[in-house]
Amino acid sequence: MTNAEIAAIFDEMADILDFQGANTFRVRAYRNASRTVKDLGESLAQMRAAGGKFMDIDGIGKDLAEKITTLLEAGQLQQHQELRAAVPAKVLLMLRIPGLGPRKAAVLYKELGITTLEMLREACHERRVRDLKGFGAKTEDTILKGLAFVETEEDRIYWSEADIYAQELLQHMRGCMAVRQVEVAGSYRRGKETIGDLDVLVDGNDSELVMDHLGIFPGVDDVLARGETKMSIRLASGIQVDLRVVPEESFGAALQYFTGSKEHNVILRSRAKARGLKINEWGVFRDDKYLGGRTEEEIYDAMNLPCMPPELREARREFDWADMDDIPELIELRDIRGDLHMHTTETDGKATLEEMVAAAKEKGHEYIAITDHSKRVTMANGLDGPRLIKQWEQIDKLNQELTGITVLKGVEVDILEKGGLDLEDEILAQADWVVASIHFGQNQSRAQITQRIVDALANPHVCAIAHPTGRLINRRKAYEVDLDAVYQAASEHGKMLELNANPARLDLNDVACMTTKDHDIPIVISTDAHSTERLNGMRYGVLQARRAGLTRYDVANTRTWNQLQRMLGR
Ligand code: DGT
Ligand code: CA
Ligand code: CA
Ligand code: ZN
Repeated sequence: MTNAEIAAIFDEMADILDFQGANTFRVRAYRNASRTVKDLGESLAQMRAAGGKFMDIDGIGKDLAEKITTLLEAGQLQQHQELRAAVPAKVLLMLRIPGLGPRKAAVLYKELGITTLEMLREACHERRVRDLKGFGAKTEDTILKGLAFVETEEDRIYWSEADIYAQELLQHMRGCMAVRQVEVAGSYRRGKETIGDLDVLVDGNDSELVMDHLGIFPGVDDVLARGETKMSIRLASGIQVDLRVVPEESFGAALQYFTGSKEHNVILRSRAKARGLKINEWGVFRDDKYLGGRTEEEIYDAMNLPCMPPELREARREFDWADMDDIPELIELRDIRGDLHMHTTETDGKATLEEMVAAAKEKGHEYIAITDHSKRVTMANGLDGPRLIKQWEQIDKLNQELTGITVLKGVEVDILEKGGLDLEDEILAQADWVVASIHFGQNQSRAQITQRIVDALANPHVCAIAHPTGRLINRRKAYEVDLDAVYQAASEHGKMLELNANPARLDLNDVACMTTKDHDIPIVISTDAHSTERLNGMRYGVLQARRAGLTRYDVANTRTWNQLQRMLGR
């Protein structure tokens, strides 16, 4: 059983318990368990095989450790089976309807026997829902709209896409007289790789004016709900936007609260309680006396904590770091000096060598590596030895004319299905920079794929592994790979691992990057640009690196090319 499978089981248990109206502590325990497992850098199955003790892991107690052991041994958990047997699976889909919590969903199930979304829609149309206790005509309407949303719901959108809407919304809202401050909070502000919805927060004194203004945002498709200070809309693109209008003295508190994550806030609130304080979206209070909340700093200050960067607020290590007064100084885009993975028209890129170089220079890069595909990638017209040498001669020539930027002779060499690299060592030896990657044989066994990567890392000419897990967010799962073995090989051979900045890849992800840092393995953030435009994608990689707590010292391409070569032992 993989970590993801175990996490999914805990999540489902939380859902069912919530639906059954169980004690919130029990529900939360399973939610936390799921998250702990999901965010773990290492495979539980392997830890167990290696004789590791789960209770040594942060956030895993005796009870949870036992459950994980049972799942690994038996492939199932009795409590899970029992919960499942108690509730039809399709009923749980109701929990995904916005505005319909688990308690209301449970009433619909018990009172009207509703077990599917279709039955729910029918019941609403037949006006049978409004007569239930705690429901009304308005709830029926909300459910119908929510149903449309759930049924057309696509995957969570990429941060890069959410960013476009967030910027448009910010600009639009700033055009409203009644808006003093506006921010987009939630997972967007935390820089999460995918975004469920956008949470817009406004400091304003006339909430009606502010809500009216959101209503005339050009992208609005439908108003899902509107209250006195809250409003939810759906954009034509399907994205939901939640707006909240708060008074000035609560803006920081609300920004803190709605930035989340929920798990981070749970810890913060329990710490507040321990100090005899109360924190909510209105401010920080002692015995109902307002102590602050104008800014986020006032909230964290009251707790004697530094104002943590939003990217770190995932209840991972940020509180430990804060307690040790050791919050990392997160890497910034301006720290980046070069880009070490990109393609040209020689393979599947859209811009020529000269165009890529000119665009990179324009961006202020000190160096770039041209890393076109090798011959195995036939559909990209991958390069064989002679064509590659010819490209490198062109690069040599180009470098003689260029000032202010160095173009490195690189290649993205394929790791073959049968193992080994797609180009001979004599060729690779002439390169300045070699990234190796897997494009084929992604369905092989874990052992096989891991061996291919570990062997590639052992090749003296390989500098880094590109997109080490092969995942495509929302589209393709990572191939089976034992990252621990990869880290070990990278450490042993003094190699680097890539954080591919493509918003659909972001590979390695934040959690894995955090683990590479534990292993002192340098990360290279690269755009893998296939056009000049995509050279701008570096910021998505930097954002993910920040979520991993990386500083500029953890990222190799914040160094000069000379320094970077020394890091590779050259
Ligand atoms: P998303 O939209 O799924 O990508 O993720 P978030 O984190 O933006 O979540 P969302 O939109 O449901 O809520 C925004 C933030 O508001 C969330 O990160 C923390 C806060 N929040 C919302 N509901 C609750 C809650 O029930 N309890 C606590 N403690 N915080 C909440
Ligand atoms: Ca959100
Ligand atoms: Ca939201
Ligand atoms: Zn590439």
